[in-house]
Amino acid sequence: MNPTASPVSLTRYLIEEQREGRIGPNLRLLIEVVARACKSISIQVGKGALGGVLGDAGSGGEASINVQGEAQKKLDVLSNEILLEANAWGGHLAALASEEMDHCVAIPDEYPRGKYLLLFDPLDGSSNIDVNISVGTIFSVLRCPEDVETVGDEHFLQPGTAQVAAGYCTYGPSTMLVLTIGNGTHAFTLDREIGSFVMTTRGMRIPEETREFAVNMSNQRFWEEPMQQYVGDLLAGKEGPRGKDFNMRWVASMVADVHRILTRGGIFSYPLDSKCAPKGGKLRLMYEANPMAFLVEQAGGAASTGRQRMLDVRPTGLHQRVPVFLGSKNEVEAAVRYHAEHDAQARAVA
Ligand code: P6P
Repeated sequence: MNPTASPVSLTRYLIEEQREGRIGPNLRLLIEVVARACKSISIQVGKGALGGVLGDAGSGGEASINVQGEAQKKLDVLSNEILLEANAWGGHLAALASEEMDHCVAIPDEYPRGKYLLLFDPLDGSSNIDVNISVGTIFSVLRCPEDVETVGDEHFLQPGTAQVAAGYCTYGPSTMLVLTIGNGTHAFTLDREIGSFVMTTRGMRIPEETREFAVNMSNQRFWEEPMQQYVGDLLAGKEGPRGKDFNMRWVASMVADVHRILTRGGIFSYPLDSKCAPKGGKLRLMYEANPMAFLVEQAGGAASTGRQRMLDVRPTGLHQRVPVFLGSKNEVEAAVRYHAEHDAQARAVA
């Protein structure tokens, strides 16, 4: 048998990384458990209207509202429960935190406690579910600080550089798991016939240049000046200062937009605007921006708040929001330059 010809499953990839000393058995188990939970979520998402799981959560006509102040979808709640149940008994985790829960949840006392912290957005982009557009699960793994008796939210507040693993599962035409443990970013496609994630791209690479940007243009009038200028120059095309025409895509499902960018390049941005600025931004640092930033940097891209490398942000809250620019390295650097030049001029006239 030719070992190089046989498909590399997620399990085989993780065992090979463990053999090379890049991960231990508990982190390998954690990732396999999350992947298995994502398979269950994929099945539920795939049922669509036939599964009785579309629409808003809540009862008696009252929508269920999460800590973000957003109406929960039934699949948000179901996906969250699937991830909680899957990770409870394995002995690999100390606690979990989710977009759908106000505070972190410790592993139940009846189970052994591990040394990792898992954060996730169980079903990002869930507002797209009812219109059958791709959604996804995003996850991030940190080490639990040593000698912690009772894990609290504060123990999760580590910069993105502290992540030991990150990934997402995108529930689209195919279900794909994209993962990094700090040794490149790799894509696995779910083979539904055998129920296994199979590596389909080893070492995703984001082109450094791009002609494609992703932003919700309806917020343009609310953006800060440097963002207005940056996007204005993109729209000016080859007659403008950028000297080339750009295309635009906006799925309004971060996992789908980021997957496209990891696959063919581009820049994704959800900048500050006057509506979300009081909250610090729209997207969440700990379980959206940081895991995506880790994946993107490991694929040769860049990720920034517009003024700081994303992975260097020192968190102040579990559900903290940040402005996000990520994707093709040279394009992210261009967007950051617009902010730096604007801020320098503002300081000069202050
Ligand atoms: P808007 C989905 O709700 C989400 O958190 C991200 O997945 C997505 O990129 C963004 O919000 C979409 O926001 O304002 O365009 O609906």
